[in-house]
Amino acid sequence: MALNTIIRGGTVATASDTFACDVGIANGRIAALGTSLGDAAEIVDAGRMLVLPGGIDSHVHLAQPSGPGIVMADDFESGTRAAAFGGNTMVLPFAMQQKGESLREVVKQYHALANGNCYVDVSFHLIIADATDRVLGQELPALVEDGYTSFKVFMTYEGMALSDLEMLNVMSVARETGALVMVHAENYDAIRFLTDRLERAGNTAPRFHATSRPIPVEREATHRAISLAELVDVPIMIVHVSNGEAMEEIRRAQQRGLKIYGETCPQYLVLTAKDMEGLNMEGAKYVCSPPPRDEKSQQECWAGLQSHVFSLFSSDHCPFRYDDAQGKLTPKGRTSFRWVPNGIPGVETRLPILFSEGVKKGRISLNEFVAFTATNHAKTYGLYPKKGTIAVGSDADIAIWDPERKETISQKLLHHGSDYTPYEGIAVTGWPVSTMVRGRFVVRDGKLVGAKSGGEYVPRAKSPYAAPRGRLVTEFSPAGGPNV
Ligand code: DUC
Ligand code: ZN
Ligand code: ZN
Repeated sequence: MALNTIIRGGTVATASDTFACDVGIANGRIAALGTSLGDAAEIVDAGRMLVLPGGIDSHVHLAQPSGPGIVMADDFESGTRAAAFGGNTMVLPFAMQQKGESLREVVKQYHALANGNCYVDVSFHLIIADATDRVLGQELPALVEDGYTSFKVFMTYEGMALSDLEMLNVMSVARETGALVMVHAENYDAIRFLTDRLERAGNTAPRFHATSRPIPVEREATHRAISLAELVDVPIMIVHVSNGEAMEEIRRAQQRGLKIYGETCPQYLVLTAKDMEGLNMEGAKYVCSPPPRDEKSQQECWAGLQSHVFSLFSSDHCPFRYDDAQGKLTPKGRTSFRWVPNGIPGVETRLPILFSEGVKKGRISLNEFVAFTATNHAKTYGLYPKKGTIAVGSDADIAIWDPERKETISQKLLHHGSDYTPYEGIAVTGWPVSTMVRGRFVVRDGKLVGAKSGGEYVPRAKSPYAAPRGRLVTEFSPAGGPNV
């Protein structure tokens, strides 16, 4: 077969192996792996470089409505551009339903925003905020069949939180349709209680965001979500886990044979609640939920990765500008942490942080790095083996890394729409220098060479990870399907 491109002389790493190998690419796919691949229209010299599957960031927020007067800092164009510079070839943002909205209409709106505006490939998760009979009975099953095979539910937030009954109903639909449920696990009433008390006592600075949602708030909700999932016999993914107590809930469930999966994020490895203590409103730069905790929690999250209790490492990129009345410095935010937009940017820094703090410091192997940042995302969300690995037949989604390059993370290096990075000043070793999506460079030697129409929307298969165990806690199958 005539090859379009050969990436020559690099060290290839997958989730299982590391080997010296050239990569031959034809028609956007990996066509050959070997050492004497002959000639091609283009030869890319990857000597002394790592050739890795492009990162898949399965948890990012782009162009999401974020409340009155607040504007998210990244649309699809800037968010996917930043993703490409950060060594990613695919992102999975959310199509977020708000109360009263048709899910199908919401999906159409997000497609209109994304269409022609993506530098890397994208696929949407759904967010279910209004679990009406119509949504559960008609829209959701049809959307799953159309390739929207995962949805997120919130256990907190005004207008978003689902009751336990609603969670059970959504989980039942997931079981019946073969979709995977992602859970934001924090106890809404506990947060409301603490927030009201804090405000009454005049404790309104950004740092009290962390006080308003301490670890038991997350641990309890994690435990409850797992119990509800067990009742319905449906696998779930607990997203953005911030500490060891919530992680232990997941570990215990896994040890009992339940299909409960966990995700953690850079903010829980390298930030702490102390970062929110900055003078004036500086602490708002770090406000996200769950909040970063302390050094002990950081170590526990590392342990969660090392023991594979967590299978995913995502950014939870949810960007706002800092010095902006439509961002972190919204006038209402000065009256209380309650109104500070919730989320931080991270799509461009996720991979260098894990590579440097994880691989370079000997906490995880290079192969685990690939698994946590690409392969497991593809497997979990119905994209494997098209995405997430370097194998003959897979899409040629590749990041070329200089494993020795030293950088200090700084806003001036980055390409996202935020005007700051919460990771400012972190020194890293290892940097993605080129990113290729389906055989075409998007970023080459640190320069943008791709087009904003280069990314495609990718419908997803049902995830094998979403298959129920077929073991029920009652003799009756509450979600339908096979009784055992
Ligand atoms: N949950 C997220 O997943 N992202 C940002 C804010 C939130 O609560
Ligand atoms: Zn969340
Ligand atoms: Zn998120």
